[in-house]
Amino acid sequence: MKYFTTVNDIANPMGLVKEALTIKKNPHAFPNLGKHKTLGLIFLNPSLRTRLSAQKAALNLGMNVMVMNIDKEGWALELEDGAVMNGSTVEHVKDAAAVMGTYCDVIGIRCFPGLIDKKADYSEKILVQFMHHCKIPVISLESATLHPLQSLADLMTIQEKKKTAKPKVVLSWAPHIKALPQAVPNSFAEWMCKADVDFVIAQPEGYELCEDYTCKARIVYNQEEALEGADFVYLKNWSSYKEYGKVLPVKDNWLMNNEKHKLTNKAYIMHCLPVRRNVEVPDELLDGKHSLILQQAENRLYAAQAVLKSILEKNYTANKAELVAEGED
Ligand code: SN0
Repeated sequence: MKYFTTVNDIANPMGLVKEALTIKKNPHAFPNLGKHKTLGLIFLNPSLRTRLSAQKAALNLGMNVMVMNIDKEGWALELEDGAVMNGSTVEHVKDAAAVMGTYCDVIGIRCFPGLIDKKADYSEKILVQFMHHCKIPVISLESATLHPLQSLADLMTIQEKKKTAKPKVVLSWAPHIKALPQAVPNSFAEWMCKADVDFVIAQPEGYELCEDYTCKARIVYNQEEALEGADFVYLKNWSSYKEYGKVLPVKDNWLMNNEKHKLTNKAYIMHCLPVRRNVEVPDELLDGKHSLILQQAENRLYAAQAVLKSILEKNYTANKAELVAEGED
């Protein structure tokens, strides 16, 4: 694995889930695997869990870490090829990425969508340019369209908590005050398609996700119908894909609550965080006994560690003998 940007970069997604769960039992089993290797974390948008879990994961593997909030601390980046840079942009992404590629051994990058130009966002303009120009392995820390580290942690959490071989998992649209990316739901759908689950997406009309990701999902437009017998309910807002980036008017009340929870099979409640409490999900569910939000967040660490471990093993095997020997000291 050179890249971790979509579930399709992984030969065996359930194998990676298993590996992450094994790491969770003994996170310090490979303290030298990443010795003398540097992880560069580049943020064009805010982050709490991703930033800290990726740093901690790298440290657990003996890596060095550099973090750059490039949107605030770097030069204004130019993304257009052939641009005459006589305006506000100062440095071309091809130069910035190439330079960082010489300082780092693995790069992680967070780049949200603009939610204005669907084609630009869905072509992953920034991520793809970084991958092309930095020449080293790249991990998505949430791109314009996907958030694979989150989905890996979510699948780990479902794996840990499920009580039946094939649980019913409902991804339900939730209200919000602003337009949010489709990355988390796209990604969750993509990973659910690789898992042995009965997967349902509940959403208001107009909120259909890009079909590239929702292949195996049953789409339901009535939230209460979808909740019937659910084992896991993943609540998340996203903006419209069809009417790109818009917040469309919704007539029914899509805010989940304890009353609606009674329709489920004592479902666990999931959310990737950050959550707008009592707008997207009420306190009674987030703080209730079925909430998995902290477990999901904790699993982000082991998800990141499994991905980094796999990238180090696959791409830096020349040093492997030396690293293993040092680990045995
Ligand atoms: C991001 C999203 O993709 O929905 C990150 C989730 C991991 N969330 C937000 O941007 C929330 C912003 C807000 O104002 O609530």
